[in-house]
Amino acid sequence: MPIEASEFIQNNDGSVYHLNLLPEHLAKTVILVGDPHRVERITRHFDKVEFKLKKREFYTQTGYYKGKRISVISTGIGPDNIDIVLNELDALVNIDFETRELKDEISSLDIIRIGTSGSIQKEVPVDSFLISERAIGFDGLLHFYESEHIQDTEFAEVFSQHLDWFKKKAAPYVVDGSENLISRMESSRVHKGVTATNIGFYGPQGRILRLALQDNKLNDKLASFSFNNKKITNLEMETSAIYGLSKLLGHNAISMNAIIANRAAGTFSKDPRNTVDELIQYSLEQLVK
Ligand code: R1P
Repeated sequence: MPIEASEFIQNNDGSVYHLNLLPEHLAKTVILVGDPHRVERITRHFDKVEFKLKKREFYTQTGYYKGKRISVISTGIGPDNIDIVLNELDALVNIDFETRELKDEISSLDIIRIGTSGSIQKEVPVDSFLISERAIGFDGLLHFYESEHIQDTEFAEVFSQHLDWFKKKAAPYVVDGSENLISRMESSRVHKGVTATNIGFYGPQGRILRLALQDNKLNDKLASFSFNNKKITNLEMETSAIYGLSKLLGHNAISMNAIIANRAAGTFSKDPRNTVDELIQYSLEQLVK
């Protein structure tokens, strides 16, 4: 049965609604970045770029790095955009764009987030790299999908008790990254940790400019929490949604974080651009090694 026009939306040229891409535009390895300007900072290392397209905050370039075909796509900020990007990426490989039916055989993508992040542990310093082994999401996105089977509900439960989690906030959920991709991308140069994904940048990450917070001790409690010897290491705004939807849809995902702030020490990188560039080069090399 074809999927209804209101559910799987194609533009007049047949491309998928927000990303504006056709299946042939997408490589099986996809790098996601928040900032549209970061796309070119990645593809300038490519041997060749064969395709470029921009719609809203979603800027795609597909090309080759040392012979490997890779698409780089900006998502903008936040888990709401990740819902759009992950569902449309999956549609590009797993829905037939002519018949609008699900394909018989499901294909998997390798999805690599290269993003910036703030550490909440002193031992994860500014300008270091961190791989998210798992993510804890405060964004609530995954609860809209049938997803308990891929969540570590025990971790989330113990966490909620430790923090005395305010019930009006979305319930935290915990999901792992892809073991295969983690072992491909790790090295002694990179920290590994548990990444907390927040629904905002200020209040949800404990920043006070003018507004009082529901819980002033949020970041301290996050930093002191541990479960099975795993500590929460860093904060950002996309990883839990990428991990959750990738796992549900059968894709492999990893989040590579350039640590540009250390909230515990109150420090910020003197050259965040350089740290991101180094993480880009490191990640590209690990992908082709
Ligand atoms: C906030 O400044 C943004 O930076 C981080 C957060 O996850 C959020 O998207 O990632 P990016 O640098 O990839 O955008």
